[in-house]
Amino acid sequence: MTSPPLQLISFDLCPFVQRAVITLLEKKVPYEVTYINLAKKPAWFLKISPFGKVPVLKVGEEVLFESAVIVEYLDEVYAPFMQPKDPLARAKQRAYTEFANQLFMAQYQLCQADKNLFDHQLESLKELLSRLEPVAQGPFFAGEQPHLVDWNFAPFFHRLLLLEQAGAPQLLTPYPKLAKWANNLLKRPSIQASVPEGFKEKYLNYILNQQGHLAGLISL
Ligand SMILES: N[C@@H](CCC(=O)N[C@@H](CS)C(=O)NCC(=O)O)C(=O)O
Repeated sequence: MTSPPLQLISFDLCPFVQRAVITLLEKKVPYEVTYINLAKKPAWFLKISPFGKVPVLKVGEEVLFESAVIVEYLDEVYAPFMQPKDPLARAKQRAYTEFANQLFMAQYQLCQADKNLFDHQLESLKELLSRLEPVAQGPFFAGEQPHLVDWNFAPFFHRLLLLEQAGAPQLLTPYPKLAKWANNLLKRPSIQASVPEGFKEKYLNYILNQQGHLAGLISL
């Protein structure tokens, strides 16, 4: 008997969902995706999502939430295993997944910031990047081969590169290892394919619609 396919509940611009998609694509695991409107969450979704957030992964009758947990589950169940064997190295990568969460938040806040808050948010993001540069080994987080933690950072770098190309401050310029890491990630077919068609325009239009200070710095 074949097991029912995995079902991913998604929102098209969500960086947390993108982590799960990258992991599924890298491992070539078939899955079904259901997009929901986060501004009008369906009742069935609110019933199964403990925080009312995406991603949610349905595994048969079970429901998993929290992107970092979902990608670890996928990594444990579907080959190849993408985490270091050494528990200390593995724990360090988990800790840096939490660091990536902070980057997502700082990037989100920069996109929302008005003129008064913009410089402060920009500094917060630069501070995080300056802490990450000495940690990244290059060409990926922990050397020659990507690990699961790379998929957890990829949505941040994906958005950062799109913003830089659209005219936003060039935040990666002082950080050569991060710049190389970001570009290496974006070269991967899985990462290119992990967002819906027209993602670049949708994402930039979303920023423009926020009408924050950043909207005045970028163009499509
Ligand atoms: N810690 C969660 C964060 C997920 C999250 O914030 N998802 C956003 C979309 S990108 C969401 O569903 N927001 C809906 C809400 O907060 O009401 C994870 O890693 O999965």
